[in-house]
Amino acid sequence: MMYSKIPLAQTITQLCFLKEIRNIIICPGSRNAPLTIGFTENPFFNVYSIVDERAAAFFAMGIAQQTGTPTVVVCTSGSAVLNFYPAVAEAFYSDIPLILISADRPSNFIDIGDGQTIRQEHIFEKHILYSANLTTEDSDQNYNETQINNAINTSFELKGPVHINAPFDEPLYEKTNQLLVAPKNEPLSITKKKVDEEISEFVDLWNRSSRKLILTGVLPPNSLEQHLINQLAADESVLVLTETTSNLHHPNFISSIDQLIAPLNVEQFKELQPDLLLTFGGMVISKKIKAFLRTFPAKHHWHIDKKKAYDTYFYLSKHFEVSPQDFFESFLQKAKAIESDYQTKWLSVKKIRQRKHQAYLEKIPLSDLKVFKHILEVIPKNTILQLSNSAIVRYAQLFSLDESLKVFCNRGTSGIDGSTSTAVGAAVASKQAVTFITGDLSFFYDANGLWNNYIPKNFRIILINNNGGGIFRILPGEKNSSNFETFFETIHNLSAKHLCEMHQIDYREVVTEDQLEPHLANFFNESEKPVLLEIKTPRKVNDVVLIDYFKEII
Ligand SMILES: Cc1ncc(C[n+]2csc(CCOP(=O)(O)OP(=O)(O)O)c2C)c(N)n1
Repeated sequence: MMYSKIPLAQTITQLCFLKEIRNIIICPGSRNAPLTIGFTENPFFNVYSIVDERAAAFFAMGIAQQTGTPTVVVCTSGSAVLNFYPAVAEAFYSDIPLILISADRPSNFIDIGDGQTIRQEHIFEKHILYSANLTTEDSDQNYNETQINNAINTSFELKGPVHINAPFDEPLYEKTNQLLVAPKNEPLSITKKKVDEEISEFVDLWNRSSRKLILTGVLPPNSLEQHLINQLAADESVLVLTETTSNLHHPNFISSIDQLIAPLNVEQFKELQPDLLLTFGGMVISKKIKAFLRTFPAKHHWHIDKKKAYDTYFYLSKHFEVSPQDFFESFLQKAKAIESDYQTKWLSVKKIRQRKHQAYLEKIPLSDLKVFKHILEVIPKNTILQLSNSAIVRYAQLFSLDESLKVFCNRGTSGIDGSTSTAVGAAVASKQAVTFITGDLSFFYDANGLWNNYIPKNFRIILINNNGGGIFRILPGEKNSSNFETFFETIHNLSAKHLCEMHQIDYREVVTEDQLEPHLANFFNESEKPVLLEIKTPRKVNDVVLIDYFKEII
């Protein structure tokens, strides 16, 4: 096998190999040639080539999101590195293990007028779990090894982005069949924390509270074993509110939070106000639930997460630093179910809402909301559903999704800049078929997500094209001005047709409601190419349909 002749490049690629990091995305460049040589020469690695660094980093994130293990993305020096930043921030806030490796010039070449050179050390300083700034000195071999070990191990242990900045002297392209280094693979220092000793104090409080609200944010599928889900659902004093992105299901849980609470008045909010709020999972999408829990605070807020606890509601009182599975496994052994009408009351409201939801959907015209109804009726079981921001993921929240669907959305920073690339990465990494539902601004923004040679044939894109940012019509603010259309909604007349032609994607289009069902009926059938269905919806009807929805489900 051949290696780069540069010991530092060998050290990096060998440590990735020893730590069994399989998926490597390489963006083209010359300064990173030593790494490209090392990764592509070793058949252990699955190596992908992607030109656009922003798309490449989100693609890597989609792979890491599905595999749960670190994925490497490599780029050259200069502004290339900065294009990783949107994905770095997303991975930072959504706890996705990503290893960003940038090639650099040696430090004495920075800021002296050399080409394609910027200040790369600590470049992601505010949104990174570890920055390894390596050196070109052979005498620093031990230092470099430690830094690389620390960075990679941090990504494994803390599930997030880490950066390795690797300066290389020329010549860059020389190869050897000799391993010049034997880097030590430092083991992970995973210490499994035990659920608190002082847990009994909390169990007492739990057992005395007749209104316990559990709210879950973004969670990977299968975060809690079924027997724990069942035990929570069986306690009448526990109300569980989940989001589409929580991937947690039980008939006694309420998954459409806005549908439940949007129509409530002050008196009803007081009835919903919990004694105890218990949260786990990442970001919560529903703005309404956040506003409710800030205005009608619980007496206590506990959060369960191995790594971090955000004080989202401004009264966080306890952080259990364990996984939700470990927490409930021991906590529920001591907890008692107590009599209460808390859960039954809200489940009866849920039932009414669902009935009215159904009736309303039958009578509305073609609109974003109606499109979701049709898609969710036919989407095959076990699909991985990738959603873009912002109205798209919010529409999905209004429906009860089949439990076999696994749902993902870039909610770490809620960006519209990498949803397509992430979905493509997920499709490449997963054995299950991926369907990506996207808004038009998100789709055209990340058009380079399709500049990718690895998109599987069963990848499906549903582009809901309402000619602009539909979310802005739903939000408050003046709508009847050209300023609104130009600077908020940003209307356009783009279509995905030519992009699909360019990227060899089968393009289909729906412009009227009667075309929708027939198109969806065969949309998921086997095909020779990935398929994109563009559904045109009327931008000036969508917002009215949604606003009326919340009036009609009371
Ligand atoms: C990188 C980035 N820039 C700007 C925004 C602000 N933003 C949030 S939603 C949105 C419009 C999204 O429109 P579209 O993708 O068409 O989806 P829709 O809201 O119509 O469902 C914008 C610009 C953002 N979230 N991320």
